[in-house]
Amino acid sequence: MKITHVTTHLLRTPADNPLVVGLPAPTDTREFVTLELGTDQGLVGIGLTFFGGALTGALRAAVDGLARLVVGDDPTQTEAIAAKLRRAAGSSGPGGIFTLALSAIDIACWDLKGKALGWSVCALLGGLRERVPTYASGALMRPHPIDYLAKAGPRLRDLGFRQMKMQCGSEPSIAASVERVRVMREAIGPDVDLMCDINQLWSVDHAIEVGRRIEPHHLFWLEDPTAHDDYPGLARIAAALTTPIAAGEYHYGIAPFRHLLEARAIDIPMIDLLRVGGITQWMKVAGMAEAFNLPVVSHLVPEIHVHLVAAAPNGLTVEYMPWTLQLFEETPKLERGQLVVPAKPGLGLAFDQATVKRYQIA
Ligand code: SMN
Ligand code: MG
Repeated sequence: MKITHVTTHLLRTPADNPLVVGLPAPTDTREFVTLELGTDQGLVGIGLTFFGGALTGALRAAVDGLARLVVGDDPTQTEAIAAKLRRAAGSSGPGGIFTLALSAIDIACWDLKGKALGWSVCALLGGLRERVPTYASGALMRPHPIDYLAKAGPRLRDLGFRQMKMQCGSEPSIAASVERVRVMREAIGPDVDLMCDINQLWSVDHAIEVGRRIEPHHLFWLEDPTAHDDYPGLARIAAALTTPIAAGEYHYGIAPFRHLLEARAIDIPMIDLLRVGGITQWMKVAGMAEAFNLPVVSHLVPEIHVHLVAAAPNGLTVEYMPWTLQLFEETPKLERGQLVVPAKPGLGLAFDQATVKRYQIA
């Protein structure tokens, strides 16, 4: 099989969030770069990437430019393709736009591998599970006041979620942070797993101080309590608290995970498919974590991550962040708090052409 053509689109969609109800719709937008790799067998593999912000046009150009370099190559050769693209990109990697672009190409190649063989990506990666735990994300965000959280949490539970994530970090005092978590826990009861994301907003000492006071409310994990690259700082927090510390979404490539793991800086590596370099690199980090006796969790894009978390023996749960749902014709089913792994060949996904047409930017 050979790659014969490349199609990319830059989409600007409304920043909808189907899990948030009863609040005014946001007026901002989100941008995505989609990739389709056509082959001489008539198969089309799909990939996507984002995080470009104001540089999303440059990100699209990077995806286009790199993907054109693999026209004529066999898409099943994912390591060869990664090596070739790294060489071709000179020293513009290993992080940033280069890796975000590489991820889209790697994802599309895995989709093609699965489609060519008639296997799902999960099956290609070793199979293991047909469904995986998932948690509601994006619904209990930092700007939402406590009384909204107290109503929204039970609503998510009624939708079937057994796990959900809230955000903290912008409260004016330690007491206010503790109160936010207490109210949330009380609203959802003791049997729902509750995660809390700080998105690097706290200092190490502040994280330890608040972290100790919220331990009675039993968080499933505390996420990115401080700067993502403060390895000794994270290790100090992880050692001081019983609550597991999750981090990793901000890191590019696989090597930073070695540093996080060696420093015993985190309890739950969170791997972002787009920043790590795609499916090939995601699974390497999962294996590294397994050797350190740690679980792994995903970041965004649940439609693709469901395959990876299901296939990793230490895959713990998939973040159900619904931002990308509108891009696809059909997305993995949610059943009793679990995501069902699509059994179709490849990723089991197709871009919704009406969405692409409606939101593409020339
Ligand atoms: C997050 C990161 C980036 C975009 C949206 C949300 C957040 C998460 O850190 O973990 O979901
Ligand atoms: Mg996060």
